[in-house]
This record gives sequence, structure tokens and C-alpha cells, in this order.
Amino acid sequence: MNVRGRLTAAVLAVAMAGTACAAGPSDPGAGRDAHGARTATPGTARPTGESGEFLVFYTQGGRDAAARAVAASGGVVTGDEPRLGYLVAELSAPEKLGTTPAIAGVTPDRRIGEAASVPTPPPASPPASPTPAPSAATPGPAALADPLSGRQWDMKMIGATATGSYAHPSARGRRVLVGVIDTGIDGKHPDIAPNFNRELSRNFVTDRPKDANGKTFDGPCEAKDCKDPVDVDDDGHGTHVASTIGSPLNGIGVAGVAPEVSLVNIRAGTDSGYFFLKPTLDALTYAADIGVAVVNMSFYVDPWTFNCPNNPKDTPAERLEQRGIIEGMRRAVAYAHAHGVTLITAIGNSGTDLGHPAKDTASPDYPLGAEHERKVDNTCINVPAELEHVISVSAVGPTERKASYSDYGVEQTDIAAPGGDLFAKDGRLTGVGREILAAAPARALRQKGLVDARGVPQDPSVVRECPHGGTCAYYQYLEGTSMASPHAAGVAAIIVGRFGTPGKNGLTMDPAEVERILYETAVPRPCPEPRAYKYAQNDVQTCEGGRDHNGFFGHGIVSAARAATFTR
Ligand SMILES: [Ca+2]
Ligand SMILES: [Ca+2]
Ligand SMILES: [Ca+2]
Repeated sequence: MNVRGRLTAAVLAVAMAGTACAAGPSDPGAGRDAHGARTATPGTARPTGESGEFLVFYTQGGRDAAARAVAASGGVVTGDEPRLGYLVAELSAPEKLGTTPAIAGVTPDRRIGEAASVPTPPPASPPASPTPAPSAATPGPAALADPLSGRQWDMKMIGATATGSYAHPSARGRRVLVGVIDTGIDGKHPDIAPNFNRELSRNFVTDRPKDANGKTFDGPCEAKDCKDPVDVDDDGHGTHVASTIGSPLNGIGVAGVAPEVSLVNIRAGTDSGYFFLKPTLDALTYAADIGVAVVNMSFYVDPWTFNCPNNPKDTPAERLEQRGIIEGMRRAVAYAHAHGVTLITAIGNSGTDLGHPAKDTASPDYPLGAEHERKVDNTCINVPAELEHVISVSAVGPTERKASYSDYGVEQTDIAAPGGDLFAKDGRLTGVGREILAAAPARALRQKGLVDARGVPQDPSVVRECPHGGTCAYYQYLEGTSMASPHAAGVAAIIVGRFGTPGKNGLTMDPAEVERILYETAVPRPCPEPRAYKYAQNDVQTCEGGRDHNGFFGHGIVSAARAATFTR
């Protein structure tokens, strides 16, 4: 799974073995998508298993040649996405397209079968929680700390506090659309609702109960057509990310970096935490088309941690698939960037120097259990973290030490932000308080057994808050570069809020300028001494670069306080 956050202690012990995985969700889009690329003919139900549908990326001017090659291989073109230069096609022998010069990559569209074969789940409508009225009035200084703010060491570190950035009403992200490309957002959570933009939110994913081999994947569908509403997050990852970016200053729960932003759920992740190519492309083009100013991407595109264009250890079809992922995401990111979207991503949780990757043990992660160890080198890339125009964020813990799980490397690390670190410097496992606290959906917590049927938390990572007379809501400690990235996205939103100009649905600003100010306002942090930093017996990571830019912290740790007062 490619969500870049992880659960706390128990999971972490396993994760320390080397892989980056978190608690993950989700699945790619089904049926129609709002922007043109017709996917499959509605009604052509596939029972279970993989779709025979593929995204065929063609080179510039190569559309017709690609279509002819599809036909010659016995395939049928069923759709077209000219913005990103690909055909959707039914193929039975994708590897046959590998020799066509006009074809840049061929990646399966891992859609699912129709809902017919899906067991009907309980109606499970989430408990209605009162939706606070939009925060029309700006809270006075006295109201500027929410009840759980004392636990938010991360916000203190970056100066998102009552005496820091919150003290500047123009630096709270008002009129800035932030797109959360993730597993969804619990739009009814009382500490999300006031800033949740339901109108613009979209879900490009259909739940997939089982994987291609019949193993449980997303599990039973919660919605009757297996398509979750836009205010649902059955994993919790996306809600956590959204809360860190923009939970309101409303007298309950936590507060986000930019507490007046407009949070748009642009869902590309499955309930189970997977982000396949097609919904991710759809999410990026959608964000660009509606005028989103900042997008957070706390994931990598499944099923490959490292995408190798030409690894002799991979089959011809696998090579074509990985080329399609690289090329498709490269085009989608360029499209979004050209439309004014500042793109921010988690760098990854493998503790790997992305300039010197040597092996990948986690791929392919779909179908379940298909991963195997293979050698990789620096021609293989982690997507989207290693793409041009994408700001990659590494994670630090409460001592500002880079967390051992965080990927790094002077080649790809742009900036650092708090993501949590359960391990003290002496290697001791410590309490969840060293992780990031943010909003969590009640239903997801119940399904994971973290909250019991009576609503009582069953794990120290979960905090329940029951405001005077109001409905109880939940918050959860998580850690990962998934949790670091939204801090940077929040600061980017502060910058757009201060310097942006009116655009399509909110303020807009040249992403290159946002990026420049984000780096200029970061607090530089030098490499540790010695540079070969020893986290544990066999875990030595080397920080390259100077004070103003290095492989552990990039340009430094993001600062909401400095962004709030920066003058250009
Ligand atoms: Ca679901
Ligand atoms: Ca709050
Ligand atoms: Ca690299």
C-alpha cells in the first residue's frame, strides 16, 4: 500500500523491518470520470479480477499510430484522454505493444467489477455529528487555541500557534482551495466540516471488495454502488492529512496549519490505501481544471515503489506498465503545474536515499502478495516524489531529528516538516505523543477495532473529545512522511492566501513563486555530525549537502510563522 503514513507502535515495529507501508486504503475509479476520459461502457460487468482495460500512452503526434497498434494486437480502443496523451483500450496482449515507437507506456487500469457480486454491507451511515456553522467570525486572540492544541508539538515547531501564524488573520489560508488527493475526507467530522468544500469534492475511486485473486482488499462496500460519497473516508489517512492542513480554530479538537482553507476531497486512494494510476491522473487533471491552488499527495502510485523503465528482472509487460506510470504521472503533474497548482508530496517511508536506491522489496504490491525483492538503481523512480515540479517533504520528530523511516537524499529532498518519530535518540520506543495528532473518522476507527461499539477508544493512539453537550469526535496519533507533507501544504496555503490573486474558485499563485517563498521561509537545519548518522545497529543514513540545502532537511523545516510575516 502506498499511503505514506503509518499506525503507531505495533505496526511500527513491523515497519522498522525496512518497508515503508502504513495503514492503507483504496481503489481506482470506476465507470465514468468527470473529465472526458471515457473508461468502460457502463453495464459491461466484469465479475471479479483484473480488468482487461489499459492506458496506452502515446508519444507526441503518435495517437493514430498507437491506435493502429492497439487494433493490430487484437485490442479495442474505448476511450481517449488528449490532455495527458493516452488511449483507453481493451487489450489481451499488452506486451505486443512494446515495440511500437509511438507508444510510451502501457499500464493496466485496475478498475473493479461491477457491484453485483458484492455482498451487501450494513447500512452504516456514519453517526450524524452536528455540523458547525462555517466560521464566519474570526475568533479573537483569546479563542486562538483549541482544546487539543497542547498536544500539537508539530504546530509549535512550525509556529502555527496563537502567538505565531494564527495571530495574523491574513495568514490562515482563507479563500485558498487545497486539494487532498488521498483516501477521502470525513466531511462530517466536526473539526473538518466548517472548512470542507463538498461542492467541489470528487471521488475517482470505486471500492473493490477483493483483489484479482479473490483476497480481501477493500472488504465489503459501504455504499450500495461501491462508490463512497465525497464526504467519506473509510481509512482515515486522508482525513488526518486534511485536518493537519486545515482543521478550523473553532473551540474543539485540534487546529491545522491554515485553519481557514477550503478543503477539497479529490479522492484517488482506495479504502485499503492503494493509489492506482488512473484515479490519480483523474485527480490531478481535476484539481488543475477547477483551480485548486495547492495539492497534497501523501502517497506513491501503486503497485511499484520504484518504477523502472527497463529492468531486466521485470517482464516486458511489467516494464511497459512502469513506463506508463512514469510517463502518465509526469504528464499529469506538468498539466497541474501549468494550471497553477503547487504540488506537494510525502517523500516516502523506506529510510532510503532516493539518489542511491539499491533494492525494492515491496513491489509489485498488487495483487496482494505479489511483491518480491529486486535490484533497482537510480534509473528507477519513486512517483510522484521524484518528478519535476513536485515538492518532496521529509519527516522530522519532536527533536527536529530526521525520522529514521523518512526517505532522504540530496537529489530529492526539498523541505522537511514534522511527521512524528516514536524513537528517542537512544533508540527507545516512546509514547504516541511523539506522533502527529489530527482528526479521525469514527467509522474507520470502529472498523479497525481502535474504538469499541460503545465508542470507547481501545488504543492509546486514539483520543476522544466530547465537547460540552456536542457529539463526540475522534483524533488519532499517526506518523510518517504522509503526516509531514500536509504541514508543508498548509504553509503553501498560507503563502497563497497572502500573495495570491483571484482565480477560478479561489486565490491563485504561480507555483514557482509559492515554492520559492516556501523555501525562503523555511528554517535551515544542517546535517548531523557525523554525516553518517547511526539510527540503529544496521541503520546508518548519510546526510549530504550544506546548511541551506541537504539530503535530510532540504531547504529546512517549514515555518508557518515566517510565512505569515514574510515580505517580498
Ligand atoms: Ca468504502
Ligand atoms: Ca479545531
Ligand atoms: Ca533517484
